[in-house]
Amino acid sequence: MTKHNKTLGEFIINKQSEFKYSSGELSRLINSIRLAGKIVNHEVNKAGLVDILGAAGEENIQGEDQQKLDVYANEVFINTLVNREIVCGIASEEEDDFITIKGGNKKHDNKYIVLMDPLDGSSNIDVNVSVGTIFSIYRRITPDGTPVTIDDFLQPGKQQVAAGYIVYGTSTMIVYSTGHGVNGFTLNPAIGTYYLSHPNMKFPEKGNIYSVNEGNYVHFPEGVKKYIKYCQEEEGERPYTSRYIGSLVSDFHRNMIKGGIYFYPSTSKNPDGKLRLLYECNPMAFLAERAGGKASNGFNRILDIKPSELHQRVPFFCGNKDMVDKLEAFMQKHKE
Ligand code: AHM
Ligand code: MG
Repeated sequence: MTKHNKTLGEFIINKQSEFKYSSGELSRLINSIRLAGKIVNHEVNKAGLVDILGAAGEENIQGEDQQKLDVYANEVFINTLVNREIVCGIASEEEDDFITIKGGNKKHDNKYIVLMDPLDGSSNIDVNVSVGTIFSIYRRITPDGTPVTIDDFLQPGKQQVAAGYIVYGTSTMIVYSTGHGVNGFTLNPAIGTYYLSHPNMKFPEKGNIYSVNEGNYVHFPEGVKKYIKYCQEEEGERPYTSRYIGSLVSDFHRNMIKGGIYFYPSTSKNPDGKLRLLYECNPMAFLAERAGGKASNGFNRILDIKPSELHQRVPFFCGNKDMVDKLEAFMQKHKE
C-alpha cells in the first residue's frame, strides 16, 4: 500500500459522478457499510482481550448458537443504516424477519434495501480465524412512499445493484462491486482509512484449489463425489490443492485471488445445503460473475433463482468458471 493509492472515500466520490442521474443514495449507503465495518473490525480485533467470546445464550432462527460478536455486528450494521435513514428495509441472517425503516422525512421514500450476514463464519472467532461480513443491495420493487414488503426482499440475485464483503483477516479488507468491476480496499488500522489495494479483481484464467468440507463426503451427491475424485486425480494440472478455512468469505477471497472453487453441496442430511441464498450465495455469486467467475446450485445459475423465503438455503458451487463448468458436467452425468 503506498501513499499514492486512492482511498475508498475518494473512490466512492469518483464513482458517484459516473452515475449521471444518481442521487448519491447508493454512495451514502456504501459509506455507511464502510463505517460499520470499521467499528466491527475494532471489536473483532480485540475479541481475545475482552470478555466477549462465547455464545450469547440465544439461538438464531436456524437453531444455531449465536456468538456474542454475531449479535454485536448485527446491531452495529443495523444501527448504522437505521440512524442514517438511507435504506427502506434490512434483512439479516440474525433476524427472524425483515426490518422496515422510514426515511429522514419520516416517509417510506428511500430506494434501497440491504440484506446481510453481519458476521459469517463466527464459529471461527474462538480460534482466531478470519471471519467476514457479507452484504447485498437491491432497489425496492414496491412503490416508493409505502412500507417495504417481503416481495422487495425475495428478488432473484440478478437484480442486485451492489454486493460485497468485508474480511477481518490478517488485514481487514472491503471488497465490493456496484455492477462493473470488483474492487478491494485494505484498511490501514493506524489511521482508519481503506486504500484501493486490489483494483479490478478477476479470477485467474485457471484455478487449482478446491475448497469443501470433505468430512461430509459420504453424504454428498454422486456428481460431487466424482468431481472430488477428479480434483484428486493425477493428470495434467491435477491433483488440485485442497484448502478449506470454513469461513466462506475467506475461502472465496483466496480463491478469487489464487484461482479455485468453493462448494457447499446438498448432503443427505441437509438436502438444500447449509448456505443461505439471500445473505451468502447471492452476494458472492454477484461478485464471482463480475470477477469473471461463475456460481451455480449444481445445475442452474444462482442469480436466476427466484427466492421463496428469507432464510432459504441452497447448494452452492462458486469460483473459476472452468471449474464450476466441470462440476456441473459431473452433476448432470450423475443426476439421481
Ligand atoms: P454461519 O453463517 O453460521 O457462519 O455458517 C456459514 C459458514 C461459512 O462461512 C462456511 O463456509 C461454512 O459455514 C462452514 O460450514 P462447515 O463447518 O459445515 O464446513
Ligand atoms: Mg453465514
